[in-house]
Amino acid sequence: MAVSAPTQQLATGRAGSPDAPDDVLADVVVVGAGFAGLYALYRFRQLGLSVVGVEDAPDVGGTWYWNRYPGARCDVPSLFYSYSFSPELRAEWHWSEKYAAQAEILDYARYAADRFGLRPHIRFSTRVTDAAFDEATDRWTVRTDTGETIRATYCIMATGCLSVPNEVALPGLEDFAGPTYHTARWPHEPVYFRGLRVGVVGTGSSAIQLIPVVAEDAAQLTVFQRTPNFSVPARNGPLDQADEDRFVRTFDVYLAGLESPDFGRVGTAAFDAPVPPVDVQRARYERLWEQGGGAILLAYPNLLTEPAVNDVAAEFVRDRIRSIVTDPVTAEALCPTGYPIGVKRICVDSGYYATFNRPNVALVDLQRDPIESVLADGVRTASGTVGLDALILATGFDAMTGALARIDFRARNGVTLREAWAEGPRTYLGVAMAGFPNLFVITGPGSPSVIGNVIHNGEHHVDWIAGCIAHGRNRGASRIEADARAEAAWMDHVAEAAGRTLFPKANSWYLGANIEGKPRVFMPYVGQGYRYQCAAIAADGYRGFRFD
Ligand code: NA7
Repeated sequence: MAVSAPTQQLATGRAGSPDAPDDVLADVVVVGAGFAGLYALYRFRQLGLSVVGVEDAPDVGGTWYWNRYPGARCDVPSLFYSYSFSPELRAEWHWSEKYAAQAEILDYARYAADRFGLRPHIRFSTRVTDAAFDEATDRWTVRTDTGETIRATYCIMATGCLSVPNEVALPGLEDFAGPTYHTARWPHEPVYFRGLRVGVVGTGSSAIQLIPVVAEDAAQLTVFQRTPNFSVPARNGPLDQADEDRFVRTFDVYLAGLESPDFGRVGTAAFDAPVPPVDVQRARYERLWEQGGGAILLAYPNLLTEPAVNDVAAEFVRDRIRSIVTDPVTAEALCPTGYPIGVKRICVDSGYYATFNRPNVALVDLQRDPIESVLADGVRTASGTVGLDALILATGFDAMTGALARIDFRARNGVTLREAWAEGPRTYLGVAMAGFPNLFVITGPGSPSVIGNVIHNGEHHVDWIAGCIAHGRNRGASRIEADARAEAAWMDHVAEAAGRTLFPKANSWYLGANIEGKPRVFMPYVGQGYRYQCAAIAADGYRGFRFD
């Protein structure tokens, strides 16, 4: 069995549960080999620490390994959805399209893993089942489903915000005779829909990308919609050298801007900004619609705080839907109402609304016509039966906390993470939890994470945690733990920041509202100056952490 080079401290061993000869020893265990986990492995090795990575999938890539449904692509421009830490990597890699498809993003993750020599440090097809902090040795004992025990001083959770599929319990689903697919666990073999009657449950980002592609092949496609989403055209297309050059010229300015005290999805400017006249707003939304992508949400600083601005943007998109979809009943059913635009993650599509003009595509509005039962050969709703040969569940994820809650984490005092988070996740800065020493989360709840660029947010967390660990080691501390009061104050601040915006006004996965029984807590941090605050806390000796 491969054993990572143990540090002197670990090699000498101390009191606590004794190491078995087969135990894997390391300074750092990194759980997850998506973009954040790969960078963590790279960064901690740079610090001179021994690392072990654990990854459930047989390959790197995280969510991009699993989400390979037809049409899967990123909804952030690829030049941005790339690592920032390595200028060499940036110069070597060339994206083919503005919004790269899943296969290309996965290739990029593979390329980065190979380029930085990370694969040998990762145990693939291995899932962490439980992890307990050993108070006597100040180490985590991490167990896996392959029967291994990993003992590491620091445990870094890079398990992703959108990694655990939301497996919905539709009544009668087990009776369906045809194949059932979940967008987040798509088969690796080709799936053919030609000539089939296909049903899609869900109209989130995954469904909105998949529906236009599957509609091309299926004999009949029926979309079962519970809540309509706002979607804007991607206007995807090939990238050329001129695009790259333009991007490179502004990238450093963008990176510097991330550190500013005003940077954030909702800055203080939002609360002082005027409400522009409706015709001025609409003219700007028109330009941004033609330009494509989610930038429409950046049109005004108060778009996510001021209903008078948000309402105009929402009505503008509804008008576009009405102008694209020819059947007025279908158009109206596709129009999102009752919640502001942008507070559920906006979708970015290629031909989604126009797909409903095809003769082989039908929409079932579940608010009027709910699913009663899945049958062997279709779905029965209140108004009748839809015959189906294949069923696609595009029902999303147990977001942000799902992967962490599935691991049996035991804190210093024996409390589990599930118990500690029974009322909703609690973290300090979205990276650490009181009671869970030496455990760090990348893009955890309570940090900007999925609001903004999740790759860059992950890099920032890894760098910050690396600094915190280095600080602890320099002081000879073997235990780093967030203080309960600092955690409580941070959670109050996260809630207060969200409460000043329109974000809590939709049943989104940001709030856990898509999962039955999940506490309704707004999880991402939407205040401003997050990095600035983190830097100030670091400069102040990592205020709010105890180093023992
Ligand atoms: P989403 O955005 O959570 O979408 C899931 C969709 O599935 C959404 O329309 C849900 O309706 C619907 N859903 C969930 N459960 C059910 C049941 N039981 N019955 C009917 N419909 C249901 O997940 P995606 O995978 O599309 O996208 C996730 C993120 O990935 C996205 O935001 C991007 O950041 C990339 P609901 O709205 O909950 O009523």
